[in-house]
Amino acid sequence: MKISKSLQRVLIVGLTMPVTLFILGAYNGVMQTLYRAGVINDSAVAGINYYQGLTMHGVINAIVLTTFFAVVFGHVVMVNYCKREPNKNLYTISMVFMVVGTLMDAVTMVTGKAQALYTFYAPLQASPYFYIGTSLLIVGSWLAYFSWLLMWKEFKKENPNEKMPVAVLGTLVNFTMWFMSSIPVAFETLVILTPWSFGWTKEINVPLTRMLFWMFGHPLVYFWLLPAYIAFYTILPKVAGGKLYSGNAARLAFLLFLILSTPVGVHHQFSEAALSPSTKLWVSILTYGVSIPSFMTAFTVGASLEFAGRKRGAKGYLDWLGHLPYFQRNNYLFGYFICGLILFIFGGLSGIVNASYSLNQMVHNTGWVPGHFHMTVAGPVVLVILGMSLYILSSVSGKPIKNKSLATIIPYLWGIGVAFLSHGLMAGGLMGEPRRSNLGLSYTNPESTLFNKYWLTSTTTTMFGGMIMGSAAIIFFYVFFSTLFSKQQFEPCIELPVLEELHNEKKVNLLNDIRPWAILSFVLVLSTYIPSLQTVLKYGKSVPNKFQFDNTQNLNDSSNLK
Ligand code: HAS
Repeated sequence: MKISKSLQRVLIVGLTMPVTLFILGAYNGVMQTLYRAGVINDSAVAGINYYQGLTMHGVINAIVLTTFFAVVFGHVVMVNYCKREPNKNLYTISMVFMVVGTLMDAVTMVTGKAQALYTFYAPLQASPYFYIGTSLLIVGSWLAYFSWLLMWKEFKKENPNEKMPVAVLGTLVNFTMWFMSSIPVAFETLVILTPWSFGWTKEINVPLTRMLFWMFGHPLVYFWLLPAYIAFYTILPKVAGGKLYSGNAARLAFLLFLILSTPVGVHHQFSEAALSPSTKLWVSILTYGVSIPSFMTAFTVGASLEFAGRKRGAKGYLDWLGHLPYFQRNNYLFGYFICGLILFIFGGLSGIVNASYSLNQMVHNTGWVPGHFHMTVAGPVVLVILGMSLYILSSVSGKPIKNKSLATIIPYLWGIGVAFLSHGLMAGGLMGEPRRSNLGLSYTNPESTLFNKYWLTSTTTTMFGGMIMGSAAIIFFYVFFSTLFSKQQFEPCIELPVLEELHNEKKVNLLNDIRPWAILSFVLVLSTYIPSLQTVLKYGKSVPNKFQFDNTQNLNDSSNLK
């Protein structure tokens, strides 16, 4: 479908701004691996200190890049399937909010005024403009969601009997989940952290800010994942040369994410003594529950790939794996999707280890956790973002992709890098290597009394992986920007590959209506968070000012636990 100039502008800004910042995000990722491997034995390089770099790495890659992409991809999906454009005022104001918010975040991080990491809860304190910027970014993304609700309402009125297209359902589920879960973090940043950072309030309840963050922080990871799932269900089957095995199974998987991803944030807080064992058991069960839609996805997407392989001539049980279109420059998207899926097998399984309360005690706060999340975030999430960003940039700007052969090898190179990086982090984590620590100042520095030779192999493996990922990122920037700055050659448009379903399934009303699932999700959120918030409000107390190591009010006060 042809698109207006203003929507085209918004989409190109929405792709270019985060990719430009991603240069800084990726650079700081590689630097992390150099610090950890002991190649750098200093607290700062080129004026950027370790925690400043880690904050930029996390905020840019995990919050800015992912949110911009979810909005841009959401616009593309909604326009493609509803055959109309969103409300111009809403999509323009949405992008203005997101750009201004991101600039505020970028300036505070680059000038060293925000070193609170991507999880940004107290006691770490950032500039108030960082919190306001982050809130603007989030609220901007809500406006895009509101514009899609209007589009869908109009489309449904005109086509009352049509099933909700899988990609539209996935997009609306994702943003309904995002909207529900970002209310606690908007409250945390605007009502608690910003006044505290301006100095208007003197005290802060640290455990409360942590809980409000994780109420958002876990749905956040599925907010990153679902655009990738939309691509796996609705674009990959066509790209592989087949059909989607079951549209209804895909719909059910998205709806299960809505109910199960919102109540499980407490699994990031298993090591907090105050939370009751029954709450932890309940959250552990729900966390296993949220793996079910991913197991379903492995089956449905796997079956779709098998069908594609057989259509391409495969015969035996596993022969189809060898008949898929790897390394084809005119089908470059396939590489991004398949590498993401392969990494996600291991990323998902390591998440199931984390979900076990007892195993979590062994891996929490070690390198294992970033090992897990690089195979999920840097796996399917970032690979789909990179591949689809090239695809969308080309179609909405009317410019063919430059250097398609290079674009084809990026995902394989990146995937090999992630495998080394995550293996190093996880192996080190199992030996007790801490996360978020500048090991080059201590454990991997032979000059230090804390030097630990057993962590050298794992940290060096991580660094090797980081350098391969860094090389893949450089090639990606080259392909992206050479396409962006090339000459327009065709009429800009939005056109996603047409999804075909293998079976002609009947319409199930419950799978085409998000509302009952949203209500159930809210009930499950209450079941976890009423007891958890009661505990935090009972045992957590406000302490003056920001974190000070020698402040006795930050130490355990046993009289408080009576
Ligand atoms: Fe997680 C911590 C549990 C999924 C991201 N997770 C994190 C953090 C991040 C993160 C960023 O229970 C750290 C936060 C921080 O900074 O502290 N996670 C899980 C579980 C899942 C899970 C049970 N996580 C994700 C996803 C993420 C993500 C997805 C980002 C996108 N995670 C945890 C827990 C913690 C945690 C605890 C806290 C740890 C701690 O103590 O701090 C599940 O959803 C995973 C289910 C996935 C599967 C895999 C299915 C496989 C598929 C691929 C099929 C392949 C095919 C290809 C078809 C069961 C779909 C075949 C073709 C061939 C050629 C072979």
